[in-house]
Amino acid sequence: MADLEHKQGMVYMYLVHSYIISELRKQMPSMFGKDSKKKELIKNLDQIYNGIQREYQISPGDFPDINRMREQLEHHDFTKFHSFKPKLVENVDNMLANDIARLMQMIPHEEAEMAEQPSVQGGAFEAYNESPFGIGRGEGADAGRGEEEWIVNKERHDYDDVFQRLGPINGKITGAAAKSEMVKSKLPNNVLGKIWKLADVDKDGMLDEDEWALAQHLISIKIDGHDLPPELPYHLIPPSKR
Ligand SMILES: [Ca+2]
Repeated sequence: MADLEHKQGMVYMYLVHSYIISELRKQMPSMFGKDSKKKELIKNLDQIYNGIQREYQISPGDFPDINRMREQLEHHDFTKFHSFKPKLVENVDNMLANDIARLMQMIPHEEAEMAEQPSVQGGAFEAYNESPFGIGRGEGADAGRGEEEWIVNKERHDYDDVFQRLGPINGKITGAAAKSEMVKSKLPNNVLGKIWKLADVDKDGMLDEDEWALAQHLISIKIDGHDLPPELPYHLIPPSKR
């Protein structure tokens, strides 16, 4: 359910952003005085927030941080913003209110994509896979299943050194710090994105030492030519988080 709430939150955030962006676009002159108008709009962003709050009855807490928004807006050409698509927003409103199932489909859903991967089930294959010699047994993400020791611990000495080098604060490194190191694997971004999602077990947007070691373990699984698991299997979850 937390996952669903997260998705709802994202759609809602998108909606609020759309209101703001389209209001800024609406107020831009088509020809002259664009720069000064942009400055004025950024300065008066609080009034624009207020107007949208009133018009769409959105609570102030649902708006993006105003100072951050101002900083970000500096870098944009408001005349290039897309104008409002009322129909889309109406749909989103309806979905927020009524149709949770459709809402789930609105945001690209990695888990669903991975679930669609073909798998062989039933009959002889099932029995075969249940034996310790089945296809893929003990390899890749499956390595370490059923073992007492967390498999990641076996190779983590180097990982810990790198972790310290990345400058952890309160025992955690930021996404940016992790990324700077993870890209050295030369794995494509979407793969590293999946690894990040799997490794940030507690979903706090940071990696602690165990999560970092896990990320490195997953990278080595992928580099060795094995598939990443759609979800982290129990034996790969850091013992401290089981
Ligand atoms: Ca984390």
